[in-house]
Amino acid sequence: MTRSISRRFTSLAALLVVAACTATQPPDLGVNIPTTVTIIPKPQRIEMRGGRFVLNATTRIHAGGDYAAVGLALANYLRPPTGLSLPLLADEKTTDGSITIRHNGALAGTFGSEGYRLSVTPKSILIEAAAPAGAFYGVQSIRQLLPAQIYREAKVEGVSWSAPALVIEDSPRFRWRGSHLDVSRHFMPKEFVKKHIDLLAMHKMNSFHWHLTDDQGWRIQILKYPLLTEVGGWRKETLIGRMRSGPAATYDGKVHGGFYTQDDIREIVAYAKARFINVVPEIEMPGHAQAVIAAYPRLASTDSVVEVRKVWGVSQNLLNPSDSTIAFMKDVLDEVLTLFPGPFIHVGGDEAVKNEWRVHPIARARMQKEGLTTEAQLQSWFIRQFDQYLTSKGRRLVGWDEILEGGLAENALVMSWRGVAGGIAAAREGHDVIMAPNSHTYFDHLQSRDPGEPLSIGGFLPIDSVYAYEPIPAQLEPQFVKHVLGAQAQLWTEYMPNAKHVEYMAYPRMCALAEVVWSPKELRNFPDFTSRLTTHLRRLDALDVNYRKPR
Ligand code: TNX
Repeated sequence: MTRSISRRFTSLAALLVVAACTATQPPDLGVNIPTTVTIIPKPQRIEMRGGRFVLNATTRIHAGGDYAAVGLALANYLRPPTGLSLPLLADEKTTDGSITIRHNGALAGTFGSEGYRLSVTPKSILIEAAAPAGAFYGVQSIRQLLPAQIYREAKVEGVSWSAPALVIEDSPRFRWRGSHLDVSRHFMPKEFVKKHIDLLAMHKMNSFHWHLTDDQGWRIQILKYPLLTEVGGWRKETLIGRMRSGPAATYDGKVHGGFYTQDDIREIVAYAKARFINVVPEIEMPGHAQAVIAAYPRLASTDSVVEVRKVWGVSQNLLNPSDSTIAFMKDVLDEVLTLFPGPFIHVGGDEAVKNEWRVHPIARARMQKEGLTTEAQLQSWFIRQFDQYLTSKGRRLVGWDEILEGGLAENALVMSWRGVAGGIAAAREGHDVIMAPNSHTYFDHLQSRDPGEPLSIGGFLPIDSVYAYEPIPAQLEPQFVKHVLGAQAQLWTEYMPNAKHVEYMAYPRMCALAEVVWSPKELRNFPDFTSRLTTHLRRLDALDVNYRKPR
């Protein structure tokens, strides 16, 4: 569906967008007025018209029914910087000075539920969409048509709040447009998680993959098993500097940890929902589980004493595949399901080194009982228990591409991180996939070769490589392309000790990825993107985002 739209609009759009990006305004309109359309991600089609719509104290917002919340979001976005408390009327009227948000079911066929048509004239603004999500993205576009100070949180003096007259028709290329955030390696405060979500919404992204558990910390309160956070939520100290273990490692001597209470989680999930973002929780198993094992040693596949991990890298500790461990993790998932209403639950599955399973009696007994001959099959059996469980609850299991090894669970969705091979294999088996390759979407990798870059895990991923990323692998046969739901950024935080550091690694690369997953492939053009990015960075300045400055 999206493809046919892009075909239809391509030539016209190419023409109009070039026009849009070079259109200048008469010089007498003042210094604060943007002279070009600099929306990121780039809309599918922009048609410039003459004149500007000016926001002032007589402006009214009209939005009723299912769209009232989007109207309210717009009013709330505009109020602080403009100082205007625009009245919200629960109707669909278009009058002089109105901003109207209106349902238009006829757009569903062309634009889907996330597309919108935005018409700005000197007299009024109209957003039409087939569903509230689309209208919300229309609102995001309006914000980017206004001066960058519209992103400020208090009244900005001396700005004329106006937007150029135009028509935008827009809808996303992919339905999964996301970012992951690892809060295990370094705990991130709730307020930052909300800011991360706000920034995703601004970039028309709709999926937040919350990596809540790992070897270095368990971050989600589970009422039935309080030690998960009381013990598993805290590590004694953290490795200093580059990854080393053993006697060469030095530690900071500071306890690190934290967790989200169930109230915190509900708050964040609701916050995301109001911004049309689905939250995908990740509960890692059977590997990356050292924190769980530290809290509940009976879940281990070793008799050694295990503490919450203080170094990075891959832990040898695996959950054991006993009935009681599986029941324990199902109990955990039961609470997870009550907190996260979305369709997808991520159970990790990555980097489960099988050494312990090769020798541990519980693993050996399970293999014998189930007639399994390899540890990879045991991992597959383990994941299947949860695939069946989540399916029975009406949800879908997501796992990293290692879940392909030993046989893919029936309903699983695969996140392809070790390049794209896993994604291709899963799509060919008829499974939906999310592209998250470490070649193009790992924002923990270095952004430049500048020796002044902060310590990182390594790798090299400059913004132009992110921008050049194509989520549909060239070798994937056309009949399987529909299984590629989209792509997402990975923010692993081993070397990101705090929120400001996460922002530094995430932006502006996230802006590039947003365009990869939203905009028609044909419209992607890096020089054009970087010229829009110059204005976009003023927006991020207003939002106090610690992005990496181009240099
Ligand atoms: C691999 S990607 C991991 C993470 C690390 C990351 C660092 C994946 C599924 N596992 O545990 O944090 O590399 O880049």
